[in-house]
Amino acid sequence: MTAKRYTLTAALPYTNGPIHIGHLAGVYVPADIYARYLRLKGKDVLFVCGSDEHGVAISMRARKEGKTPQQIIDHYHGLIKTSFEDFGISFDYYGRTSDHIHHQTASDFFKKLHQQGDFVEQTTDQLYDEEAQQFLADRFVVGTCPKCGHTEAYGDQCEACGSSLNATDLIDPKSTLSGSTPTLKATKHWFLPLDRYQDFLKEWILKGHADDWKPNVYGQVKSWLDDGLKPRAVTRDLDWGIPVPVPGGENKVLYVWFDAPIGYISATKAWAEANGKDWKPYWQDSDTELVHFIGKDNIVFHCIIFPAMLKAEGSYVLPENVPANEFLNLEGQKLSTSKNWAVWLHEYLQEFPGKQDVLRYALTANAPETKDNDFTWRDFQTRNDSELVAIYGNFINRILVLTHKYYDGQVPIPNDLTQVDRETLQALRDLPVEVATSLDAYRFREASQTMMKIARLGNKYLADEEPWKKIKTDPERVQTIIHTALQVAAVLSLVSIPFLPHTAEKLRRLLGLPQQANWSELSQDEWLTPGSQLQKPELLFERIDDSAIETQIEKLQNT
Ligand code: B3M
Ligand code: ZN
Repeated sequence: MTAKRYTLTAALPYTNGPIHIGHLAGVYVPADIYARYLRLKGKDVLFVCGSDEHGVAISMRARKEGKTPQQIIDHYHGLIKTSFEDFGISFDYYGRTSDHIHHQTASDFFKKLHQQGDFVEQTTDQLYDEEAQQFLADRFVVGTCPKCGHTEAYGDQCEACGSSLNATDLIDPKSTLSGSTPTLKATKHWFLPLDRYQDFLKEWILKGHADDWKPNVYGQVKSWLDDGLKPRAVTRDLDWGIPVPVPGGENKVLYVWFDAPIGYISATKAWAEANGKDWKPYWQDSDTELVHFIGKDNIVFHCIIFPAMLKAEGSYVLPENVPANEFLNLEGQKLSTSKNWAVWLHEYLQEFPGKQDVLRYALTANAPETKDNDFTWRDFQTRNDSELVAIYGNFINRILVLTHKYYDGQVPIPNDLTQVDRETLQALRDLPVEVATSLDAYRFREASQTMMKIARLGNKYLADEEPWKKIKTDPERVQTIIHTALQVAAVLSLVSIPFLPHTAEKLRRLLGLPQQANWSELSQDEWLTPGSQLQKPELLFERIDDSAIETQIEKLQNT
């Protein structure tokens, strides 16, 4: 927490389909929690993302739908950008890799490495589909993974074990275009000799980040380095992508995983241009902490390939951390875009209007941070009804109603504190420190449960102190109880900002607190001073009917 500025990146979603809850749980909710938390601490934060618009997946979607790749990316870029905005993912800039600024940035990056001699140019035999008259790379070919035996591995990656592959590594490859068995055909490509970076990566990661990178990330990187890194082709024989900007690159494009991570840099440049800022400090200053938020299938690209590219280019910082999450399953099955086995964000926003924070909370409380985890609609309903409504919402509603009932909505003056009051106020000091410790270590699930402990603290305090039974016999005591409970509500409203931004905004308005807040305020002695006026009570959460949940489960069963 000592850096001068933070550059936070979230994996660029492919514009070949909408965002689903797996993306949110794996990448975007944790990234947004972290960005909002750092901003609350007054840090200089740049949080960037954008659409990943090249790659075979988009060409395949276009073929499938009888559209052009441009039509596909325009449709999904718009849908994704809008749904992130409506959900409250607070990017400072959301770009797209089809933008000119990205083509320019990625081309210049490639040309610099080419001029420096960082590539190995090689003519090798690559898989070729005689029927489709098309070289087969990436998702144009599937086969058995040579490392783990997964039978649906792609030409560049096995999603089962995360391995980064060359298509010719696949066992029993099949073209996804024609189903035929590919032949081999000579073609020239530019290779990034990852083997040259083996020692640097071992030193930087295995020694330098043994203690602060998550075990699931560190373990994957270690297994690749132990296996020994091989050169990776960073160009492709495709017609959709960024043209290879050097002689001999005709009809070839940059490999999507070469260009996409550079999308973080081009999004930063676009943000800087739009805001009259200098982009360089966010990528080229050692006082900057770079953190990549990704899913586990992107670890090799963000911990091995992109850092090797940045190291070769020479003027960039390297990621301080890459807190990748594991996968989220849905009702016990793997999320699948092709099988439509997913909860799509844009549909959730339509079917559960105003409940963005409920999904944020359910996905954070159950996040696949260290192992794959399962989302069920029943758990979603329980998180909402038993925690957000019954504890968080109930506490806030009670304290607002009581303050209006006894004091016309004005914060009362407290009298002498009892032992219970002092313990409650001490907990109010300790719990936010625990939240910060968890967030600093990217343990968002744990942090969200400690935030909920603050709501439980307030709820229990009111239930135990029962001011409604004392108002006639001991009004001085009730003043203290209400004042103390309101301090809990005030702290909860600040600590909730990263996790439940929409709820925090409403709660702070109801408490008459400013929307602009700073984490350092948590060390104050008092947050709601006597005499300050509260707004009329409004419900923060409402129960979700069984019928709404059954509708969702039926919808899935009918896919
Ligand atoms: N487009 C997401 C994926 O692998 C990929 C991330 C790029 S981050 C530079 O699903
Ligand atoms: Zn595998």
